[in-house]
Amino acid sequence: PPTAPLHLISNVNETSVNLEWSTPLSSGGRQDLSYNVVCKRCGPEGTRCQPCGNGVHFSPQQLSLRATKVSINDLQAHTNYTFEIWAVNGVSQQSPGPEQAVSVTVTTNQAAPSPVNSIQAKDITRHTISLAWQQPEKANGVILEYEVKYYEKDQNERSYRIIKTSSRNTDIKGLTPLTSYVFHVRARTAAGYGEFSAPFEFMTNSVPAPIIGDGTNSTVLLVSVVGSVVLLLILISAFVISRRRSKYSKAKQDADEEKHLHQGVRIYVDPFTYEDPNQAVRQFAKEIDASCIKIEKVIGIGEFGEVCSGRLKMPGKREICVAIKTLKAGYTDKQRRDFLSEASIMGQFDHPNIIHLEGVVTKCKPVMIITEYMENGSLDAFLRKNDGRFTVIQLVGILRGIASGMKYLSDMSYVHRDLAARNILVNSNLVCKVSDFGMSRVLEDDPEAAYTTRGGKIPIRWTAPEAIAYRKFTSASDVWSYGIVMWEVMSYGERPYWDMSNQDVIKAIDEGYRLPPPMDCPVALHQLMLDCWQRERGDRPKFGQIVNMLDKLIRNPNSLKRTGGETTRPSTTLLEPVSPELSSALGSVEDWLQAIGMERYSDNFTAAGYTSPEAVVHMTQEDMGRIGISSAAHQNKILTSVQGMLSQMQQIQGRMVPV
Ligand code: ACK
Repeated sequence: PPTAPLHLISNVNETSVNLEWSTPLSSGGRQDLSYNVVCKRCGPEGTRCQPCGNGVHFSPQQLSLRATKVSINDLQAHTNYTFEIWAVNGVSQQSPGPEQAVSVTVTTNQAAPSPVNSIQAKDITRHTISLAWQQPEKANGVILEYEVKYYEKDQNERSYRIIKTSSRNTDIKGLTPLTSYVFHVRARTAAGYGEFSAPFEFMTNSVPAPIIGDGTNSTVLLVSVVGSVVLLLILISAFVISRRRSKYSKAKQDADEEKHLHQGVRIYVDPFTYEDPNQAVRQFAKEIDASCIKIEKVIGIGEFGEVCSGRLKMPGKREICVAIKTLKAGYTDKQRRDFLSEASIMGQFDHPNIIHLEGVVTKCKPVMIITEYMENGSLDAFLRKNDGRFTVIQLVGILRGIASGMKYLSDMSYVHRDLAARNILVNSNLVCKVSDFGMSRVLEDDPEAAYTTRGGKIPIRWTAPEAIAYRKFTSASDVWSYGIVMWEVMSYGERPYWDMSNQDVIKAIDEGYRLPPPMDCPVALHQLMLDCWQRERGDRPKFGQIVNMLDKLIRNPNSLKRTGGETTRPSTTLLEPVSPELSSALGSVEDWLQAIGMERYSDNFTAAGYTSPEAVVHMTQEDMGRIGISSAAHQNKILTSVQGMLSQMQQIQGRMVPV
C-alpha cells in the first residue's frame, strides 16, 4: 500500500471546505494510486464524531480521486468536521492502516439559510392568498424571520411588496381578484438572508369566499344565498359611507391598505434614535476600502463638501460608475454625524426608484458616501435642458417612477419632507430615483428652504399648508409635494408659482388658488395634481393610488390625449378656487355614476381624466364614444344626467358655466 498523503491544507469558506495535499512519499511501487475522503462531523474538541451522511457534497467526487484536491460543500454552519484523506491502491484493502491517511479538523463559519424549497397556497379568496412553506433544508442556525416578496405577474417584477413574518405561513391581503401573483420566500438567521425561493404563482379568486362542495349541495346554496345577502348589505352600507367621503378616502380601500401595511412591511429606523449614530452607519451601510475607489472629477458641491464621479471596483465584482459625496476637512463631530446619517437612511432602502447606496468610507479621510451614478443628474436641470423633447408617455413614465419610489418610502413610514424635482436624479435610461435623505437637509441644505414664522426652514413652494403652518409632515404632505413635482415635470422644469414671493404663495394657497395646467398637460394629469393639493390631507390620494392611476393612464394612452388646448386662461395665472359648496353638493363622479346605474364606466371616466363634476359637465356625445362608452342608450342616459348636473351647478353658482 502507499504511504499517507503529505501537506494537507484546508481552506474554509462559510459552509464549504477546500482540501489540497501532495502525493505520498511512496506509491507502493504501483501505478494505480488514488485517494478517498472520509468526512466526520464532531462535537466540541473533536469528540463524538459521526459520519457526515448524505447531505454533504464532494466535488469532483468522494472516492477514487485522481487529483490531489477536493471541495466539500453543503456542510452545516458553526460545526467541527474532521476530514481524512486516504491514499489507496490495488493492495490497500489487504492491510489497511492509519499510516495511509492524513487528517485535518476544521470549524465551518456562519452561513445564510438555504432557499425555501416550495410554497403552497392553503386558501385563496378574491383578495387574499394564504401561503405556507417548509423550513429550508439547511437552516444553518435559528430562523429569525421569513420574508415574502410578491408582485402581480403582469406587472414589472421590480415593483414588488415585501411582508415579513416569524411563522411559516402568512395571509397576503389586499390583492386584486382574478389576478395572478408571483411569490418568493426567503429565511433570515443571524448570518443574514438566504436566497429567495424559486417563483411560485397563484391566482386570486372571483368569488368572495372559497366554495366548498360541488354547488348542488343545499348547504352550499344556503351559504351562497346568505353570503350574497350579506354582501349586498355590505355593498349598500359601503355605498352610503362612500357618499359621505371623498373619492380618496373610501373606507374599504383604506382599511385594506392599512391592514396591508401592518402585516409586517419593514419600517424605517431613524438613525438619530441610536445612542451612538455610528452604530446605525455600521448596521445599514457597508464599509468600503478606500483603495477600491477612483475619484475622477468633481460634479457639484453639496452642503458637506464636493460631490464627485468615479469608479468603484470591489473584489470579485465588476467595476461600476459611482457618485462620491465627500465630507470636507475640518468638520465637527456633529457635521460628521449629520453627513453620515444620509447613508444610514439610504442604506435601509432597496427599491429601483430610490438612489442606491454602495457604501461608506469612514476609516480614513476624506469620509465618503458612495452611491450609484446617475448619468443625467438632477431632474429639474435635466428637464430644462430638454424642454419639449419628450412624449407625454415618457413624462408619465418619469412620474410613475417617482410615485413608485415614494410609495415604497411611505410604506416604510419614511416622510421625505423635501420632495422636489431638484432632489430626484435621472440615469441614462430615464429612470428617476428619489434622493437626498440627509437629516439636516431641509434645514440647511436646500437653497429653496426659507425660514417660517414658527422657525425652521421649509421649501415653501413644495410644502403642504399644514406642514408650513404647524410642521405636520406626513406622507400626505409628501403627496402635496409630489403634485408640485408633477407640475415641474409637465412644465419641463418651470419654477412653481413663477416669480411670486413665498408670502404670496402661502396666501394664494390659503385662499384656494392652485397652479393651472402646464402647456399641453393632459387634463387627467392636472386633475391628479389638484387632488394632491386638496386642503384636507385625508382627501389627498395615497402614493399607491397615484401609482395605480398613472399605470391606468399609461395602459390607455388615449386618456392622455385630452388637454386644456388653447385655453383662454394665460398659463401664468393661478386657477380660481373651486367653491367647496359646489363640490360637496355634487359629490364625486363615481357616486354620480353609481346613482344613475352607470358605475361600470367609472374606470373609463377616471382614466380619461373626467374625475370631477366640473369636468363632466363639459362632455359631449363624441367624448362619450372616445372614452369607450359605445352603447347609444348609455350615452343618452349619461348625457341627460349631465344636463341635470349642469343646471344644478348653475343654480349653486348663480352664474353660467361655460360649456
Ligand atoms: O444636477 P447635478 O448634475 O446632479 O448636480 C448635482 C450635484 O451632484 C450636487 O448634488 C449631482 N449628483 C448628486 N448625486 C449624484 C449621483 N448619484 N449621480 C450623479 N450625479 C449626482 C447632482
